[in-house]
Amino acid sequence: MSRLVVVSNRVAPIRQGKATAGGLAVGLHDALRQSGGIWFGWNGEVSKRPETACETIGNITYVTLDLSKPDYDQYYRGFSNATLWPVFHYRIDLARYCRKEYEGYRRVNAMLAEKLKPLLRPDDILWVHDYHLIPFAAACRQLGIGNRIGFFLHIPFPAPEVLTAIPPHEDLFRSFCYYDLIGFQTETDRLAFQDYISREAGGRVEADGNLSAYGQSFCAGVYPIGVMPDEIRRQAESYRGRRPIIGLTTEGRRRKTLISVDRLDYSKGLVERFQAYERFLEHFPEHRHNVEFIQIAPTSRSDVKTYQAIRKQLETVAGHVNGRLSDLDWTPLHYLNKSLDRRTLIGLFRTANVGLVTPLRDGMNLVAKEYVAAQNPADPGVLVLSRFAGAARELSAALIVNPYDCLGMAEALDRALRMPLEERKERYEDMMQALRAADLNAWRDTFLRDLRSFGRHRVVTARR
Ligand code: ADQ
Repeated sequence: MSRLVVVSNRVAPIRQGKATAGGLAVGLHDALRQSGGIWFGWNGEVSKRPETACETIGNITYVTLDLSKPDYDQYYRGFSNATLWPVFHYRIDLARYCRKEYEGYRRVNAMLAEKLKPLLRPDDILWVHDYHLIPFAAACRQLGIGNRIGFFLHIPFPAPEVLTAIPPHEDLFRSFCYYDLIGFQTETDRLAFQDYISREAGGRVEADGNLSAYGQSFCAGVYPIGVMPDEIRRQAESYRGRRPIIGLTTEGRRRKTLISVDRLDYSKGLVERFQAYERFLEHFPEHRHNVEFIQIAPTSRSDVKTYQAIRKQLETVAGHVNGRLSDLDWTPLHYLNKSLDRRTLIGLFRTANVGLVTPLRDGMNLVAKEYVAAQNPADPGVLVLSRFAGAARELSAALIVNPYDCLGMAEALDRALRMPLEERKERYEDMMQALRAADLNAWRDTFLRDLRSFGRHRVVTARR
């Protein structure tokens, strides 16, 4: 079997016995272990004199490099996270465009391709991950690298009307076409991509799914990312760590708990969620004192302005809800601006009566899947899920909500907390079936199978 080379913005080596890594990292490691290979990307460090480091563990070689300050500012903080991320999440209002940053984005992609080139064997296959690296294949082709290259987009692909808000959208899109296979989380994303091909790029979408544009032919497919549901269930069953005292009355009676776990990001709909929770307590006062909401949201991308703003806004809303509604023996909202390890999260999911996952837009959202998998089959909790999370396609047995509908979300919370056991079990079984049918291994294996079976290697020269 040909070697696999994974390229991602961040690289996280996993050492023996380290069980704290997220599912995705473990899934990619398993693929690398099966065929041997390289994991290549940024190590998360910024330095004056960027260096490349190499570490081999078993049959996997981790090749990581640090970035210079201008590269970090333009490629990562700038074009990736201040332009692409908001636009791909339909937040043109929060996006900023700077030509210099786009040039930096292209430059770093070209630099990464150059660093990788000498490490490649002719039959290696490359799997590139996410929006930071859209021009990576084009940069490889320019260097004469003809290996098969696949790309998976973890975030949504926006409708052409939205994508075209990015001034160099055509140049950006052209660079997609040098991949052999492009994977999306949902059919909606794939259709939006095809829409751009036919309406903006003057390309062709064949009946068999083959695509062509800008003189290149390639394929696109839907590969919804999953979790390992039975593994999570076992972890949840065997969790013996810290138990939250949140949800307990002073006499030790258990209150019902709602849980949300996100990175602190404006796409996750945290402010709207807090407001809906406040509305819920106003509209259904019988739940007051009987329910507590735990929101875990560690800061992310804190040097991007829009992230500083959302953090402030969230603190204000959380303070407002608690200031208005708390009592001497009851705090309705627990907002933890910190991260918890994976095991503790899974343990928390198990004990929470409701999982509240209400992003305004999300590629998939693995928290929704992890919450369901961690439930006790004999007494499962209820998932309240935004229609704008990719996960809503598969988890249609959740209570599906529109996060812009404050009262609708409040009503869904009331319904979730009152839901009879039989209905909860039915919905849970339905969702577990969906999780097992499309787990993490299936995601990885079908993508790699399709990439391996894709046509021939090619040597082309990418135009800028
Ligand atoms: P993220 O936006 O980071 O990922 P998500 O899928 O919700 O979002 O989480 C990925 C992983 O991080 C999960 O395993 C989750 O448990 C963990 N995680 C999230 N918040 C955490 C917290 N507060 N503390 C500790 N762990 C936390 C992007 C896309 C998603 C897509 C994933 C995978 O934005 O839509 O589902 O990639 O493709």
